[in-house]
Amino acid sequence: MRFSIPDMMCNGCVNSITRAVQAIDPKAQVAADLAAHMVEIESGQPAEKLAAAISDAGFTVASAG
Ligand SMILES: [Cu+2]
Repeated sequence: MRFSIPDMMCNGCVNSITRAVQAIDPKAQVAADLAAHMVEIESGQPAEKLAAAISDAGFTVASAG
């Protein structure tokens, strides 16, 4: 699943997002492309649940799926 997160600006953001995702799926694989403000997540959890966790961590999810 790919998520567009425009306010993901640095590795600190990536770490926060990774922690938020792994809080709901400890086995999730998170790969961030900082320049593109995109995150690729491998997880069995539904995209909307992952997007909710990311926005609860304080980030804007511009698109998910
Ligand atoms: Cu940051």
